[in-house]
Amino acid sequence: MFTAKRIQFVALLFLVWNFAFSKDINIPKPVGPIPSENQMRWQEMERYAFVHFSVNTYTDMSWGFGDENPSIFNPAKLDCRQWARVCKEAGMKGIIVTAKHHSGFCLWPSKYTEYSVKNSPWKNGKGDIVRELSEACKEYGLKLGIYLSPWDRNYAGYGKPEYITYFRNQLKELLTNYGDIFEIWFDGANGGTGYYGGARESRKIDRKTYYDWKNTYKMIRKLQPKIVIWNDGGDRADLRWVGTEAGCVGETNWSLLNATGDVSEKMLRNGLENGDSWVAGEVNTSIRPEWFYHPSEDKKVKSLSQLMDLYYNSIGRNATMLLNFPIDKDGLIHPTDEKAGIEFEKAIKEAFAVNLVEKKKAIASNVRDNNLDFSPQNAIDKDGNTYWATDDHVNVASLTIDFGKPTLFNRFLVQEYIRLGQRVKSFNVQALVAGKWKIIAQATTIGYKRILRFPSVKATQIKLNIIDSKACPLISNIGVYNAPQILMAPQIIRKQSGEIVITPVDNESVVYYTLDGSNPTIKSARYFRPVPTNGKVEVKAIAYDALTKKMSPINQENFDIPRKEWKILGISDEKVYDVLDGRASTAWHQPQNIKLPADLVIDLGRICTLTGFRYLPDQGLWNPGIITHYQFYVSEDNVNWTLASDGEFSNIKNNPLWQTKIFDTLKARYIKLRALQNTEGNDNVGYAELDVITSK
Ligand code: FUL
Repeated sequence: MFTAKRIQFVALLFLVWNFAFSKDINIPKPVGPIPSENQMRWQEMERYAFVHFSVNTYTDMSWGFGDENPSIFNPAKLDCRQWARVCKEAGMKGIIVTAKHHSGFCLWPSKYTEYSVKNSPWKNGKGDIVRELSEACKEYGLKLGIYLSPWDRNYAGYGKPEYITYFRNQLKELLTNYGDIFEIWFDGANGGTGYYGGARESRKIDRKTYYDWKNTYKMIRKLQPKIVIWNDGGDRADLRWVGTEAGCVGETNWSLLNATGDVSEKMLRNGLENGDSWVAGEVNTSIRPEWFYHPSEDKKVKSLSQLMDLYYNSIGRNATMLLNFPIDKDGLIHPTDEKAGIEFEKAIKEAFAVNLVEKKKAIASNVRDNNLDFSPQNAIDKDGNTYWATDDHVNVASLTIDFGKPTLFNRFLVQEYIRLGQRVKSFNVQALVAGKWKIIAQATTIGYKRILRFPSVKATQIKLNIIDSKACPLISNIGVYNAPQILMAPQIIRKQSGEIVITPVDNESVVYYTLDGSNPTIKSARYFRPVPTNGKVEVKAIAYDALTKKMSPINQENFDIPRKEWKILGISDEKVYDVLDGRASTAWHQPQNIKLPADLVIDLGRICTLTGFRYLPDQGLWNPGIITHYQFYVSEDNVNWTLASDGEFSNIKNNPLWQTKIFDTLKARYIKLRALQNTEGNDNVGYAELDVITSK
């Protein structure tokens, strides 16, 4: 009940308050480059999808060569509404389609080429996938983006000035006929070789000058004023690639770069603290290992824990997330990918369902001009346009929130008001546990959004300490959550001895496994120590947490013949056996004095019936010494060699995965992998693993 006295007291408080805080609003000055409206709109989308579809979907290749016959393109059940529905249900805000990939084949009936859907059997050449997708996106409230490969392996004039006119004509078609386009994607990949109208040769272009990006950008911005431009190959644009397709950006992530000058891999990963332009990072990765649909990857769709890692390592590190769904031969997103995408969205919703600091009390060590407009309460008011700010030159400050009761949590989310520049260089989070402040997490940059993960902690208060900042910090949002546990599938390797080693990702869970292809349960064999095996074997394993009774997804590895008797010939360095140790994390490199072509020769110890081989490049940071072009020879006597396979490992630079090459059955006791070229244009050749495929 309000008594008269109480009302008087409140009125008095109101007056004093007004007096104390009735100064002019002293809005902080921007610091460094700031995002444009287009970049802001794009950043707030947070996640959107890629769809990869082209003629190479039908040849099972990563890249089309440009000579694939359009008659192979016949997606009998193509349904862009299914793509849009799945993407929407997976929480995506838009879809970027490979209107033209490196093969040069166009998913729309471009009037500038015959190499398109118009010469395919699909809809008797009357179809237009870009049109169907733009309509489906509208129906589902999604934005449309376009991937147009600058490299065109079909076009006869590629490499000559005439191609630039062709490229711009195609761009014009795409940017005028399909409504608003939110993002345009210019892939920097260029492997050189191609069909090129029948020339079948290698063509080199100067990535810096050939495309004349400056004028192309002008045209794009005129046609689509609200677009953002992604370009990893040429002139800096609005967004940057983060240097990897593995699904993460650096933990330190500045949304800045310099507008001119070379960009190193490190700059792509971390941005540039004092860069002169706003060029935020976009993490692009696929829900499967590869970008295009390959039936052999049906069991390799990312697990929920992998997808959640992706979320935290992209959106949780101040980047956006561009997640690819390959389109299968029928013209649909595969049901396994659909299920994974929808579960992913559900798990994100669950993790961030309850913000435990909402409606709590926040206090700060400093409030700008003691003005309520900059109150710490602004950081927990659900309004991204209000923020807690400190006085100018107060770059070290803290904000404390009282839960009011012991509260369990394991995630901390924080956002800067980036419209006035990215500022924070370093911060940590403390929790008041049983009366004592304990540091539970520390990190560097924040930017648009930063999410930290840590083991669950029960505390009564939480404190954000800004340790270093370019200028007064501006914090627009804080969230504290208790995300449900997601168990990760254990890792499985086979050592050269043939022993299977299974390792859970955390130390709370136990492992169960099978060797007969059946799905493991808690009734299967429990893993305690390495398991000896002989011959081909299919291993499946799960991790199980007895406390929560949760079970991880199944991990499955198929191993070919054991490599026990294998000897690597002509190399005395014992480290060379890292190539056969089953561990992706160890690698061996050819000695520095070896020039390309470089050979690795292995004696398999007995005659085997080979049908293929597999190569895993060095998985170390920056993946050094990746082979791009190879020859693979076999021999029965180490004297007479037969060429079993030769060619390129397409897209291996950006996606350094296991490369599998199949050939006609050959008997051999010796194998030789000859490296012809690497990604760096030098003689560095590395191998994490080498294996063979034998006939059944
Ligand atoms: C890479 C391309 O070469 C891949 O095929 C894929 O399109 C990926 C998104 O970009 O550089």
